[in-house]
Amino acid sequence: MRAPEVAQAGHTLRRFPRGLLLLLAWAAMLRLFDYFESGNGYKVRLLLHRLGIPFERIECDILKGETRTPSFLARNPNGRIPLLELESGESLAESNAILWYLAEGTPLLPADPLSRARVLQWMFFEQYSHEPYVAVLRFWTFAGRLEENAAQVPAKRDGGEAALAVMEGHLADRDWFVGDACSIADIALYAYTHVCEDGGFELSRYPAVSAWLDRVAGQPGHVPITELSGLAAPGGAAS
Ligand SMILES: N[C@@H](CCC(=O)N[C@@H](CS)C(=O)NCC(=O)O)C(=O)O
Repeated sequence: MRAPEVAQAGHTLRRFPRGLLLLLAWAAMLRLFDYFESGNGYKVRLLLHRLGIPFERIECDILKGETRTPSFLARNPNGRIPLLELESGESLAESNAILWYLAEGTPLLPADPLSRARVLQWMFFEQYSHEPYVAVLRFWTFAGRLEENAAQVPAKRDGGEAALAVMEGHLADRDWFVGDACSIADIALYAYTHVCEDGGFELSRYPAVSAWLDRVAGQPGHVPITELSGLAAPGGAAS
């Protein structure tokens, strides 16, 4: 905007009460339906912070069935967080679809078709070969459900070790999952890998994965999984 236009816009805005302007700003904000322990939710929180996008976070206690209420199911018939409510009021579910939507046009999602397909390759790997093992063992551990699922634990453990071994092999001679920069493939895989020891996995067995975790955590705007603030200041720092 040129200077006279800025002055004119400021003049027009001053005619509205501050409360109304704040209400309009709030209504246009992204809303993330989330659960504090969820790595799938953390992926989205982390990306929003890294991109410096403010959002409102709405906690849904999955242990109390809060994602299975009629009003939640109307937003996501699959009854799961994370769920992003867009400025338009439309809802978007599935953590990796949300990452893709938010990262479009940013350096975290490459532009060329093969690199984009490789980002998808690792995001599908995360959902099919990693999360169902690494995340589920962590969830059973913190929710006290290991005993009732004892028969499935060895297969979950084997699946998780296999996924970590694939990651270790891929990272043996490269810094990032795709190309030479951090992408949403790294963010998707970081979420549950960095807390895999909560589910009984040993990161010391995977030195290349451990070094990559440090690289991801060293990126500008990074926030830990315990950061629940939805208000990100430009540049990614939580405010
Ligand atoms: N594939 C989904 C998985 C989402 C998911 O499993 N969400 C869990 C928390 S991590 C949930 O909401 N569970 C509640 C329920 O199943 O009732 C994604 O990546 O978003």
